[in-house]
Amino acid sequence: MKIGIVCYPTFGGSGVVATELGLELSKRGHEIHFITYSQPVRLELLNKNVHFHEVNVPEYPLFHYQPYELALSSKLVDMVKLHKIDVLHVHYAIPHAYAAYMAKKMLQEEGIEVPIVTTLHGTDITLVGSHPFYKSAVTFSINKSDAVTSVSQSLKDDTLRLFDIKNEIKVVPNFIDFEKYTNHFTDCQRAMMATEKEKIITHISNFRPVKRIQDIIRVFYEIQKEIPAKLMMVGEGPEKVPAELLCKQLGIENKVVFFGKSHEIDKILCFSDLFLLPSEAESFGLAALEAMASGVPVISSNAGGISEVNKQGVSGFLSNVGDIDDMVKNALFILKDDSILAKFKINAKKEAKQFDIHKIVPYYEAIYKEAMVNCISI
Ligand code: GMT
Repeated sequence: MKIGIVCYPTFGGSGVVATELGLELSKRGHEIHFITYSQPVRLELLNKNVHFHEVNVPEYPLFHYQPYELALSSKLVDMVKLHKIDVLHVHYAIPHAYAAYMAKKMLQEEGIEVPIVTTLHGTDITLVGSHPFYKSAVTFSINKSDAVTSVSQSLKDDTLRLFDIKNEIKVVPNFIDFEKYTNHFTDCQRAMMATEKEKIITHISNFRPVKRIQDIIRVFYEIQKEIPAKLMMVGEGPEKVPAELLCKQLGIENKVVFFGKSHEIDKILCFSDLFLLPSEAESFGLAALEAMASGVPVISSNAGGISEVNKQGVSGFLSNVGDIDDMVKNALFILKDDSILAKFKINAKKEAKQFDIHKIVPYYEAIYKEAMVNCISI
């Protein structure tokens, strides 16, 4: 198949999932066309099966807001025609599903039918999409998609609760490419980060308020009082500076490393002992799955779909949002005893195997085929 993939090209989970999906589909012989405003961060190699088409939005001083949806829908029309794309898969409803619908309508005028598959990722529904200013357009574009998927049952439930949805929503969980998380590093470069006695605790995100970054610092503060430990904070976002300030106030700045954005997530996870994800909302928690795939147990909140990934008492523990004491207690239970830590590490990897990319991607292929058949027969 020739598949057009629309996504945000940044470090966010939805862009990562879209990119990894495209790469795997290309290995399975499909021709993939990424259509977005810059080359996705995890898309390193372009080849005969992987193409990138940049959406340009010319700056015009008259416009207070530059019309990205307009540029995207025009680009989609041009790319579908030029490359004979069979199906468009849009990740994140806003504004991608809306722009794709417009493209589909324009193409119909020329007798070309292209089905739209929309994948809901989380904030497009729970935070942004349900805002009254966007809700009508988001509801419309979900209902007009030829197929709709959500990355967890929890997100599907939220979508049905928040919007008037007439379309079926299929749950297709996020996935992991184990080849990337198989340890290729001999010593995991652990010695550069911590002494042998210190446990390494890691958090990776875009440091938005929803990630509750201050909870991470406070949990770590309590942990390091009990056992020697270091905290690795990976990513950039608005909560980073307040977090650095809090570390200073608590006098733990020499035990916390702020990496900024990193292309070496696999290396950092490889030397980590524990992953913290205390989010306020999380439709899935791809970062937790990436940690588990590297054999890192997870201490998380029980928000949204995290419980579909992190299994209580098996791959880690889940607490109510903001329950720092419980998170500290659970973290120390895992970290204080090396034999318990070793067991949780093995379990984390085992649980992550359910989300192996090779098991999940065929679901998307089946959804594309069905959408193409239905689209032609309408
Ligand atoms: O929250 C983020 O880190 C970014 C956000 C995004 O839209 O890229 O992530 C959402 O999609 C990810 C991939 O499906 C999920 O793993 C995240 O849980 C989800 N974030 C939220 O629901 C807050």
